[in-house]
Amino acid sequence: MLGEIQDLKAEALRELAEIGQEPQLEDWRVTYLGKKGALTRVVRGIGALPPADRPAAGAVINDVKEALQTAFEDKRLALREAALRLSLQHEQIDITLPGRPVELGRRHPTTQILDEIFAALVPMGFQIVEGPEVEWDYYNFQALNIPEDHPARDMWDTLWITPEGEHGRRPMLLRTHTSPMQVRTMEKTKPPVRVIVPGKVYRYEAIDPSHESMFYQVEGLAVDEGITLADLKGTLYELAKRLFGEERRVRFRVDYFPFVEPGVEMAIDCFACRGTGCRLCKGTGWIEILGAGMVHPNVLRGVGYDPDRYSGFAFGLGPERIAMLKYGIDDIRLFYANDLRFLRQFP
Ligand code: 2U9
Repeated sequence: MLGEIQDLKAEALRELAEIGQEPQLEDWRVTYLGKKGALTRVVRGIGALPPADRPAAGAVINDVKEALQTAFEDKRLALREAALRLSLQHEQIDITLPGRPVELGRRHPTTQILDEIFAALVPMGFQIVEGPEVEWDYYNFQALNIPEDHPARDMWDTLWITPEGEHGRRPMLLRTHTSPMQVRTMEKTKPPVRVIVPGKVYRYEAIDPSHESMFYQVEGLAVDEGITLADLKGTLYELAKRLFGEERRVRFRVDYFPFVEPGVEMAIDCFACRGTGCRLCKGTGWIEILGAGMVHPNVLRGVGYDPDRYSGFAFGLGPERIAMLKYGIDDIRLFYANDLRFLRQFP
C-alpha cells in the first residue's frame, strides 16, 4: 500500500508540473485532493490493513496529502503571477501618448455683450433682476402708460397668449420688452431703485435679416429724489464708451416712447469712419444704439410713487444689435440658428 501511495504522489506531482492554466489546476485538485479523489480512495483502503499497520500508513498518507496541498498552492500562485505578468505586458498604457483634445465651449456673442453691459453698470450700483417672459397685458402695456386701444400699441407687434380682445379674462402675452419687470420691481420696493433687466423678448414679426421673433433686451431704470436727464446722459455715455471705446462721442436726440417724457435716442459717432460718413453709419457719421428717457409721471403714479417727489430715467438696448455693429454681423437670424461655424467665431 505504501508503494501505491508514493506512486500516486509522483504521478500527481508530474501532472501538476505540466499544468499551464488555472482551470486545469482545478481539475487536478478535484482528481487528487477532492472528496471523491484519489487520496480519499487510498484513505479508505486503510481499513483493509492489519490494525497494527494502520497508524504508520495514516501518517504517510497525511504527509503526502500535505505535500500535494503545498504543491497545489505554490502552483496556483505561480500561475497567477504568470498571468499578471502577461497582462501587464499586453495592457501596458503608453503614458507618452498625447491626450484626446477636449473641445471647449464658448460664450454666446449675446452673452458676451450682456456681460460687457453688466460690467459697465453694476459698478454704478445697478442690480441685475430677471422676470417672467409670459406676462399680463397690465405689466407689459397698461402700467407703462399704454392703455388698451392706444395707437402706441402698434409699436410692438405682440404675440398674444389669450385671444386679443377677449372679454372677462385678464389678457396674457409674451413680453415685448423687459419693462414689465421694472414695474414689478417698483411695485415691490421703495426708491431708490437702480435695476437692469436682461432677458428674452418676443415680437410677432415677419422674420428677415434685421427682424427676429425672439431677441434679447437689457433695460435699465433708476428712480430716486432729484434724478435728472444729466444722470441719464452721464450713465449712458459711460456705457457707450465701455461698449465702443473710450474715444467715442455721443449724441442725444428727442424720440418718443409712451413710458418716458421726454424720450431720447442715443447715437455714437461712427467708429468705422470716425464721423465722416460711411456704409455702416449710412453716411450720417452717427449710429443709434439705444433708446431712453425720463420715466413718465403716469408710470410712477401707477406703481404708487409720488411723481412730485421722485423722478427717474430708463433706457433700453438690444445686445444683438450691439454685437452686429461691433462684429460686423449682417443677419440677426445667425444668433439663434445654432450654427457652430458662426458661434465658433466668438472666442
Ligand atoms: C419703465 C419705464 C420706462 C425703457 C426704455 C427704450 C426707451 C427703448 C428699445 C431700444 C431697442 C428696446 O431693444 S430695443 O428694441 N428701448 O428705446 N426703453 S426707454 O423705459 C422704461 C422701462 C421701464 C418702468
